[in-house]
Amino acid sequence: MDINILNQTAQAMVAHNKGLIAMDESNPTCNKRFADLGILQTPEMRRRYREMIITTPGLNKGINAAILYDETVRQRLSDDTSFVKAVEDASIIPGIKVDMGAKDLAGFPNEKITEGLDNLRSRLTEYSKMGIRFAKWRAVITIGNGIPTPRCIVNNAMGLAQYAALCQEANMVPIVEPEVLMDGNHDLKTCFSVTERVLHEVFEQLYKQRVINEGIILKPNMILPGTNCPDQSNTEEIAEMTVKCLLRTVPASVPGIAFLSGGQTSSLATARLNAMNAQYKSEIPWALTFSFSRALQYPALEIWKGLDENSIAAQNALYHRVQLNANACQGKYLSEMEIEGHQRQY
Ligand code: 5MM
Repeated sequence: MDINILNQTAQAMVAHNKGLIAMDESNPTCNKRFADLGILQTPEMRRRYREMIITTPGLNKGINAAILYDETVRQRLSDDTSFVKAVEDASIIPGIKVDMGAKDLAGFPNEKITEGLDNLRSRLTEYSKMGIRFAKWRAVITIGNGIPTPRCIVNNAMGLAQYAALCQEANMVPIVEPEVLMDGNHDLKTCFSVTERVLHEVFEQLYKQRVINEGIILKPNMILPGTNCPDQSNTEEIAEMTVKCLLRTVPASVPGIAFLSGGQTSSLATARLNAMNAQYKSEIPWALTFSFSRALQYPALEIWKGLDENSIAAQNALYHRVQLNANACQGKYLSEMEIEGHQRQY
């Protein structure tokens, strides 16, 4: 393990008020998103979609790093360039999702445990040889009647810590992603208290597993009311509670926090990130940025619809979304910019 390499990579992933694009949907998730839009669900369509994303002109103006999926890193662009090289050629750092998904936690109904530690060391070695410089592992915590249980939180935190230690051994930065889901009717305070417990446990387990904070990126949920909560809270409340929770739980030695979007609309995810940076930038020790999948990709996917003739319009929409979020990293996003983007061609 070389802490300088890890720290340099982590810093570069969140530098210059830019963020990450998560394009690491597993085949079932990607297929579900394609099916919703009537797009054929084949390896070739997934390849063409990811090619459209990564060849977006100027993507690196707002994106430092891209999280890829195992199928993608074994595919090639139409001109035969490998995806990893295409990402590097775009001046973007390539990374990969290495978890094998959230599965039922035996003995704990409605709770999940993320799998993927078996053979992880050898998989990381292979990915590292491909030029991949960071990895991602997502743990899923559900809020409901009597859940999350302490055992679910501890088991998932231990999994994240063991994964992170293996990544650092291979000089790959681990993105540590404990996601408290938005699903449910819980209120903002409940999301706050559950996320606080989860993040405390995650950093406790990272410490016990001898993971170096300077060489990780945290990818958390924002503090949000459940989707079915009658009080949906305003942007300022969400920003305040999210920053408060992170200040309580995340060590200052962590270089960056890159949020997941978790099912928020694109514009809400951007507005909330913006509010945090506009209000609290001088109080926070880490870069606060984005690692969105749906909130970056959806507008482009809806335009693309699986048709090559829509690729340029889809790339314009993606580029615009990226620029809005880069503005949000500086607290300079304005809702009027959403409209301007529909009229502007890049
Ligand atoms: C929470 O999902 C991550 C962030 O995406 P959103 O911004 O849409 O919430 C994302 O990286 C996620 O891990 C993948 O998109 C989906 O992975 P799976 O393994 O569920 O297909």
